Amino acid sequence: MEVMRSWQHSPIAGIQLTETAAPSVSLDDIRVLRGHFVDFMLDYKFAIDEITTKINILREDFNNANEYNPIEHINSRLKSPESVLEKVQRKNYPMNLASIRENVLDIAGVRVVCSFISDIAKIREMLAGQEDVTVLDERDYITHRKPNGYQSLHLIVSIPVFRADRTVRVPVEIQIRTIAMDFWASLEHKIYYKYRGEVPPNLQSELTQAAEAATRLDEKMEALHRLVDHTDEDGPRPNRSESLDFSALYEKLLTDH
Ligand code: 0O2
Repeated sequence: MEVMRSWQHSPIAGIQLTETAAPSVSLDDIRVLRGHFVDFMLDYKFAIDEITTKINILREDFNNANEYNPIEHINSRLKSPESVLEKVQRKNYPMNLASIRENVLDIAGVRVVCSFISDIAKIREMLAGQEDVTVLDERDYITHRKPNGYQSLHLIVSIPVFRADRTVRVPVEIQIRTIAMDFWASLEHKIYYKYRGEVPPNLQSELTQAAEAATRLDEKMEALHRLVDHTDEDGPRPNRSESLDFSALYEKLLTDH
């Protein structure tokens, strides 16, 4: 009954739930309730699809224009209903769909992992600059690293999702970080869950040191990357120019014709 009580302020007509008396909910009511929740969650699933498509387009386009791919990989996750309800309770938000829509902004989550620190700003600009993307909130845990060592750029954006009968603006949390930051975060996440949030101080201190090592690695890789980029600017790469000189081929074609 816990879940049903949670929905006592449900906007769905005809359902009256009380804290004390046994709720007068029929099986049909539950089916309707479930249907509304599934439909609500679909908005977020589609929003993930939209953002993932946008990022894949950026990846291919950027790769084509710059012969370089700033995105290593993309993950996404839809928060589970249990986790959504847990957050609503923990944060004391009103328990109805409108309140969840307004307050729980990380139901749809997309993580973009890139090679270099400088890629993070590039990806942020390319995404945030799109006409239909609105940045609602931004947390820069790279400039302001969390005390435990966590680093990532978090954007909460809203995007339109075009459903069969309506258009809804849906929030999506986008986390952008480097491979090293991601490696650290996934291990820390595992450790955090293993110790149920009570990470022993010595392990916490090791993790903080590992975060510093990850930062140094990122800085070193960034410096190497810039060095290679600079070397490229000094002259063409022989193999590429030999095999892909389309303008010369085109000129030859015109002349031969
Ligand atoms: P999951 O499994 O990724 O969904 P809140 O959501 O209220 O707890 P807040 O302040 O709204 O937190 O958001 P915050 O701290 O900006 O970012 C929340 C998400 O960022 C987390 O989601 C994690 O994915 C990630 N994150 C934040 N801090 C840490 C950290 O110290 N270590 C790791 N590994 N990840 C972190 P969830 O919902 O907690 O988890």
